[in-house]
Amino acid sequence: MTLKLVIGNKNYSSWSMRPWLAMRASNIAFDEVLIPLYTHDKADKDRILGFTRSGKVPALIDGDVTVWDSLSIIEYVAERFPQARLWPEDGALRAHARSISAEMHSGFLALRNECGMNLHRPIRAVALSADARANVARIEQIWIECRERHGRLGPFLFGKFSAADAMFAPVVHRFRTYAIEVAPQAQAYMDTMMAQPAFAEWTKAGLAETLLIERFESV
Ligand SMILES: N[C@@H](CCC(=O)N[C@@H](CS)C(=O)NCC(=O)O)C(=O)O
Repeated sequence: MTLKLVIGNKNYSSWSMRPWLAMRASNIAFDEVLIPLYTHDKADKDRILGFTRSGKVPALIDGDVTVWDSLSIIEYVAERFPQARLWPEDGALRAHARSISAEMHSGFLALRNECGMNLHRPIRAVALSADARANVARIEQIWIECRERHGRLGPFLFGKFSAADAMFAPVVHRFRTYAIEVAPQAQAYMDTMMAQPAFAEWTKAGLAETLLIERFESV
């Protein structure tokens, strides 16, 4: 039975983007169920609740198994499809990749709150709080350290595309649309990500969406 990934609007749903990208970039087949978010239509929320009682996307349905929350979905597919090598093979690199992925998943709240993902947002800088600026600096540090340590293995954080890249993908869009300037090494990594075919596919589909969520449009 084909896996089913339940996601929100591609333009806005950064948590949906992460497992979608991890799976698509690894050629793991899945059907996509897109449920518009924050429509104030109870039917949409009920549809999400019909898949996962968390009431949030993303969720993955694999037969009788339901997995919710972006990072656990990625862990599930990494176990289910070991040949996809979603995490680096080397144990030390894998530990590093998991650490920065968990740091992304549980942190950077100021940046996430102040710079929501909105792919079609005209590129424009906003005044960031000190906390958000500290988040930006820490993300740059993470990327640059990865590139310095593993750059000889390829252009992504751990050489070849991995789950860690999927976890940071929405940040690439945030830095782009909020005109956040980064060091050349971090910019080179962002360029690599934007040229990645699955990343580009998600972006194209998100940009083609017409549904607007007002509160995300005013930032
Ligand atoms: N920690 C969760 C966050 C999931 C989440 O907040 N999803 C948002 C969309 S990006 C959502 O479903 N919001 C709908 C709602 O809260 O009604 C994850 O990593 O998947």
